[in-house]
Formats: sequence, C-alpha cells, structure tokens
Amino acid sequence: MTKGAPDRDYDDADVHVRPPQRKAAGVPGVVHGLRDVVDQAGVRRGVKTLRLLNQHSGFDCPGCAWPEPGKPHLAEFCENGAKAVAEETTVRRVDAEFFATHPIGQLATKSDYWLGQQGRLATPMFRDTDADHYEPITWDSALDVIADELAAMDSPGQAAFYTSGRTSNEAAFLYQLFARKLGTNNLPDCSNMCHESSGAALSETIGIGKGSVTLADITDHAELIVVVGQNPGTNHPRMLTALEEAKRRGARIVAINPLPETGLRTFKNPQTVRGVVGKGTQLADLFLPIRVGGDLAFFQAVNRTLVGADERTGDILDHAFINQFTSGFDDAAAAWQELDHDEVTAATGLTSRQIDAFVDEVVRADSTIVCWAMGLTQHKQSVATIREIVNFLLLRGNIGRPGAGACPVRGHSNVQGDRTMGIWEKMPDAFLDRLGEEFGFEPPRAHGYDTVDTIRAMLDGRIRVFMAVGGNFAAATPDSERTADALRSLPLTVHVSTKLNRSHVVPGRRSLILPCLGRTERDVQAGGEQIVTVEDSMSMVHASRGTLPPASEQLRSEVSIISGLARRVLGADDSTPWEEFAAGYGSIRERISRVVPGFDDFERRVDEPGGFALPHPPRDERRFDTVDGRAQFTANDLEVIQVPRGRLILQTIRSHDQFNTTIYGLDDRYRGVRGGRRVVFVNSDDLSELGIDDGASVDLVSEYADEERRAPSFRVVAYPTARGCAAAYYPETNPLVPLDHTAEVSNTPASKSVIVRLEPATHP
Ligand SMILES: Nc1nc2c(c(=O)[nH]1)N[C@H]1C(S)=C(S)[C@@H](COP(=O)(O)OP(=O)(O)OC[C@H]3O[C@@H](n4cnc5c(=O)[nH]c(N)nc54)[C@H](O)[C@@H]3O)O[C@H]1N2
Ligand SMILES: Nc1nc2c(c(=O)[nH]1)N[C@H]1C(S)=C(S)[C@@H](COP(=O)(O)OP(=O)(O)OC[C@H]3O[C@@H](n4cnc5c(=O)[nH]c(N)nc54)[C@H](O)[C@@H]3O)O[C@H]1N2
Ligand SMILES: [Mo]
Repeated sequence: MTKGAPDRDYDDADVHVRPPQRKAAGVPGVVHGLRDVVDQAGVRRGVKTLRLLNQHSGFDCPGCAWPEPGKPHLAEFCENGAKAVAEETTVRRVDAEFFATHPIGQLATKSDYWLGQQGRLATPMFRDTDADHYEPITWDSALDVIADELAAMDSPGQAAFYTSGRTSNEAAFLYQLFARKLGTNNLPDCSNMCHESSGAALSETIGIGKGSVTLADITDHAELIVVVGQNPGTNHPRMLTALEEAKRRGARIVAINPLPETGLRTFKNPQTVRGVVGKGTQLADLFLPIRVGGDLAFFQAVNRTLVGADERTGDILDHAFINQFTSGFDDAAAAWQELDHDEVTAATGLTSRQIDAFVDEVVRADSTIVCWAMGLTQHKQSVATIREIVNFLLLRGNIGRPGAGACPVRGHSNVQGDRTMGIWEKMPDAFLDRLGEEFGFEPPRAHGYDTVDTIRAMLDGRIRVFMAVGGNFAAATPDSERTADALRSLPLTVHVSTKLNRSHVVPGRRSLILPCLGRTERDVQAGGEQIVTVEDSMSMVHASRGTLPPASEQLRSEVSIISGLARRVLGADDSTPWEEFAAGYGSIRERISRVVPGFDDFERRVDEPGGFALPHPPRDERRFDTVDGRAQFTANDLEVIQVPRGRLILQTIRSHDQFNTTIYGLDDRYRGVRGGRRVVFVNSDDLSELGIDDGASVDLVSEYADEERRAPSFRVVAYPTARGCAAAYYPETNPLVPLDHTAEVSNTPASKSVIVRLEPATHP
C-alpha cells in the first residue's frame, strides 16, 4: 500500500443527495481546492506550488485550456486548477513494491478513483508476456522492448501513437516526427473525442479549425455571450471571472443547456473582495433548458427567424458582410424556408416564446460571441450543429471584429497546441511538405487512424503496438468492455504516464509503464534547466517552467523518452539530431519555427510576458482560407433523435471532482451529490411516467441497433434536467457508448446522446 492512500475501495452505497447548489465558487471553492493540495502535497510545497500556477515565471496549469489574463492576479488559480496540481504534487508513490504486492488482475477490479489515489508512478515497469505482475525494468531495456516489437511489425501502420492534451508542444512535435519517420500517420488523440467536431466544422466554413476570439473580446467587447453545451463552473472556472467582467460592463449572457448548471447562475469570484463578502454576480440573463441534441434545430429556428425579420425590416442581417465575405447564403436561406416549424420547435424541447426571447437578445446586441464545449461536439450531428452556429454568426457579421466570434472552449491545457504541432491522423499536405523538407524525408501521405478507428483496427488484429503519451485510453474511449478486450489482445502496449490508471491494468500481452515528469516539475537536461511551451484555447502560446523537485529520480521528460526511443528505433544513421533535441529544447523550437506557420522567432517570443498570439486569418483580417476564399454558409439537414417510448437520451458528463478519467473525489458539490458517482439524473416528471422512484437503484441499458449494453447499479436522482433526458458521469458510463455511435464527419464518439432504458438493478 502506498503511504496515506486509501486501501479499501469506496462504496457507492454511501452516496448522499441534496438539492443542487445555487452559487458557484467563491471562498468555499478555493478552500476546497487548497485542502486537496495541502492533503496531498503538504503545506509548504502546496502553497509554493499554487503561487507559481499560471504566473509568467511559473508553470501552465495542468487543468483546462482557458487563457490567462495579461496580468494575472497573484492567485490566478481556481479550485479545480488547485485539484489538478494536487493530483500531480502528491507525496504518494506507486513503486516496484506496490506492483509486487498488487497483481494486475486485482488492480483491474479497483475503481478509477482508487487507482488514481495511489500516487505518482515512480519507476519504469514491465509486464512480460501474460505475466500476473508488472516488474521493474531499466530505461534501456524498456526502450529495447519497444524497438524490438516495432521491428517485428509487417508494416509501420501496425503501430498507433496516442496523445493526450497535456503533452507540451516540444514533446508533441517530436512524437509526430518520430511516428512519421517510422512511416505512419496513426496519431489518434484525445481531441478525436473532444473538439474534433469543432475543428471539422470551422475548417470547412471559416478556413481554420480554431476559435476566433480573444480574452479581451469576452471581457471588454462582446454585448452578448452565448454559452451553449458547456459547464464552465466546473470545467473552466476561470472563464466565470471573464464572464463576470463582461457582465459588470453590461454584457448579456445566455446559457443553453439541458441542465441548470450552477456556475451559469450565480458566481462568487474568489479573486475579488466583492466575491468574498458579497452576494456574487448573477451571470445568465436567459437560461434555455434545451433538449439534449436539440441545438441544430434551435439554431436553424433562430436563423430562419432572423432572415424572416430582415425580410420585413432590412436591418437585421449584415448585408455588406454577407455580400463581401461569404458564399452560400441563398442555399442556406432556402433550406431554412423549408423547415417544418413544429418539428423544429419540438426537437429543441423549448417553446416558441423561449426561442423568440433569444432572438430578441441577438437583435439587440451589436456583437455576439458563441462559446461551446462537449454538449455540442459529442452528438451524431455535431458538425452540422457547429456549422449552423457559424451560419448564425455570419448572418450578423459576427466574425473578425471586436467582441464577436466563435469560441470553442478547449479541454486539456495543450490539446490545441498538440494539433498545431502535427498530432493529427490527417495533417494537410502543406504541413507534411514542410516537415519532410526540414528533416529530409518523405512523410507518409495516407491518412492514419483516429481514436475510434484505432480501436476498430485493434479488434481486427491490424494493430500490434499501441503507445500513449499521456491520457487514459482504456477509460476515456467508448465501449469500454470491447476496448479493454482490444487492448488486452495486443502484443505490446506502452504508456508514458504520471499516474496509475485503468489503461495500465488492462494491458497488452506485454506492457510497459514509463513514468514521466509532470508540468509542475523541474526538467533538467544536459543543456541545463528546460522550459516547454503550450497553446491555450485562444491561440496564445506561452512558456511553462516546472519548479518542484521530480517525484522520483527515475522520471524522464516526455521529450527525453521520445528522443531516446526514436534514436533506438530509427538507428544511428537517422539524420535527426535526437540527442541535441533532448539536451536543449530550444533546438526543437528552432525546428518548429521553420515548420509550423506563425512560430517565426519562436525562441525569443516565448520569453515575452504572456507569450504571443498565433495568426488567425478570420479574426485578424476577415480572410477565409476555404474552397473559394469566402466564409461558407451551409445548408444542414436536421435529423431529430428518435427516442422509443420509455427510453431516455443519456448524456455523459463530468462531476465537479474529476478531471476526465482522473477522479479527485466522490462529490459533485454544485449538483448536490456527495460520496458516490453511480448516479443518474432524471426529470421527476419522466420518473413519474416511467414509474420509477427518486432514489431507486437501476441498471442503465443502452440500446443501439439490435445491440444492448448494460452498466449496473445507478441511483436515480430526480433533477431539473430537460424532459426526456438523463445525465450520468463519465467514465462510468463509457461501457454504454457503442463504438459505432459517432458524429458524422468527425467520427467523435456521440457520448452525449445514448439511448437508454432504466431497469430495476440486478444487484441492488
Ligand atoms: N475540472 C475539470 N476541468 C476540465 C475537465 C474535467 O474533467 N474537470 N475536462 C477538460 C476537458 S478535456 C474538456 S473537453 C472540457 C469539458 O467541458 P464541458 O463540455 O463543460 O464538460 P461536460 O461535463 O462534458 O459538460 C457538457 C455540458 O454540456 C451540456 N450538454 C450536454 N448535452 C447537451 C446538448 O445536447 N445541448 C446543450 N446545449 N448542452 C448539452 C451538459 O449539461 C453539460 O453542462 O473541460 C476541461 N476542463
Ligand atoms: N463518455 C464520455 N467519454 C469521454 C468524454 C465524455 O464527455 N463522455 N470526454 C472525452 C474528452 S473531451 C476527452 S479530452 C477524453 C480524455 O481522454 P484522455 O486525455 O486520454 O484522458 P485523461 O483522463 O485526461 O488522462 C489522464 C491520465 O493522463 C496521465 N497524465 C496526466 N498528466 C500527464 C503528463 O503531464 N504527462 C503524461 N505523459 N501523462 C500525464 C495520467 O497518467 C492520467 O491518468 O475523454 C473523452 N471521453
Ligand atoms: Mo476534452
């Protein structure tokens, strides 16, 4: 047992439910965060760590990708940032002795919470063929195991290289270079499950797959901010500070969400005296409890209404903008004309009056921003929905001017940067050309596997080696049981990780766990102390400098692991200076500056306080790099989710006490849940209709084509969610998400719309 970690796993029977909380954050939030850090890291280390979080001389918060303000407050951290840091700075260790006393089969029965609580991985570990235990291995032997297995493949396409969004720009750049030099574009990443739909829709319509607003657009300029399919109070708490600033200068805020999320109601800002002693700020002026999956219909209805109103008055649409900068308006308008009013309204679960109230807000505002996250991207029609939001913005010229634009709010702190660095199974030719030229090789051109296709390829025996830099593939992906079987069947799995997780305990027949440095830790290489860089959700690139002593002497940096592996696999003849890259990361940034547009003079500019902004043509100059050089209106077919009688649409969400598959604790304070995670939120009218009691114990059974999947023993919680909808936490619900249930175009698992029925629990 690691010191201080719980030995017994928790029991969901202890769950307590209270009414949802009305106010978010404030002092209780920060106190909760501090308690976690102090518990795990000790007082001095904890306080020092938090002071450096998101400061110009410190490290980038390993939590979310919300940008830092130009001049951070002394404590620009939030409760959940503090928890993310606590996870990493814990004094508990998972060492060789731990693995000696815990057979893999036993670890596989533990909860994600228990696994994470055991502490930081301290030493490289190896599972030899079908062994019961992991055993210690030297770094040299570990890299040999990988090199031998890669050499045994029939073709490079039998390997897949996964990335999670905490990986730095420098490590990501080397990782994709290594995969491509090996000869494959199999670079699945967490983004495939996250904002892939946003990237696909935005690239097609405005020519770049990234958000078009800056932090100042939100805080200083926007008159209307629409927050749709996002729960910032939990997942981007610092966004509430920006919304509060906007609010105080008179901006209006609309929240569109099947759940009345606490953070969008009242916010008490812990960074200000007002927030500490006052009543807090009411954020949302209008709340629309939309039906899950109803957003495409909603924005179609809104767009049609705007066009109709303009036909009467002529001053609703920005005709000059539409004429000069866009194409496709007539086709889109014709499609809106044909919509069936009743069908569209019914699909939203809202009344016509609610939709009209939104239109009133839109028409009154000279500039509008739409922010969104997973509530929009993880549906079958996600890409169409986001294209329709672009239509909405284009109608009133809400792009490429202050206070207006599209704001997909990213998840992981560097998920956007990893993409910029080439982590994508289908990077455009222009990037591959420059990469090939810089490193003197011909990169493979055939598209690789994304996350879902990687699982399919594993199931069909087309993959032999799976390597992950960060993340928790086994728990984050859909169809957990099939995916676990797929992973277990592989000849070799390799995980470069900071903490123990589910992926380590459903290993390939041979498996390696390679422990690495985290963001908070000092990274000293032959060339001295190193910094890394990251890109936030608004395309700002800045440095991150770890300051704490590493959790174990055995840890290596991601850069050094990848460089060492690349040299071993590609051989002494490979012309890439892997050793030089590992010795000093400035040499990597020099190469990035020559391959990736917007990174000129990278090494000097990372030193600028606050970093620098990458170019964004629509935002900067209303330039649209699309098929015809104009922003694209699109006509989108609506496909209403059909729910058989007695079934609900289940969305899978995050509690307040987790970071994706890392479970910090068992509470979801804002939603009133304590001491457990197997709960399912259902509207009380639906419960009456279904004849199920609040508090009952049920199994969730997902129905897809003629397949059924079951997740046992959830406690029913009557909750004010939209009618016909249900919500439960991920990753516990991933066994219910069918592998083939994905978004059109982006192939993102549609984990926010799973058709389920509730059955009395088989093992209450
Ligand atoms: N503390 C913490 N921070 C995080 C994370 C974390 O786990 N913990 N995860 C990070 C990552 S990787 C990501 S991607 C982001 C995720 O950030 P979010 O997207 O905020 O996370 P979710 O919990 O998935 O919440 C989805 C929200 O969309 C709503 N929703 C669901 N379906 C629909 C729909 O059909 N329409 C509308 N309008 N709304 C809908 C849900 O009710 C919920 O409020 O957060 C990042 N930050
Ligand atoms: N049903 C359902 N499924 C979902 C979602 C959902 O809303 N519903 N959301 C999806 C989304 S948006 C995302 S982004 C994915 C997340 O998928 P992933 O990114 O794969 O999962 P995480 O839980 O973020 O990964 C956590 C692990 O990363 C490792 N780690 C942490 N920090 C570091 C580091 O600095 N370096 C390295 N090498 N490793 C580190 C730790 O070992 C930790 O256990 O899940 C997706 N899956
Ligand atoms: Mo994400």
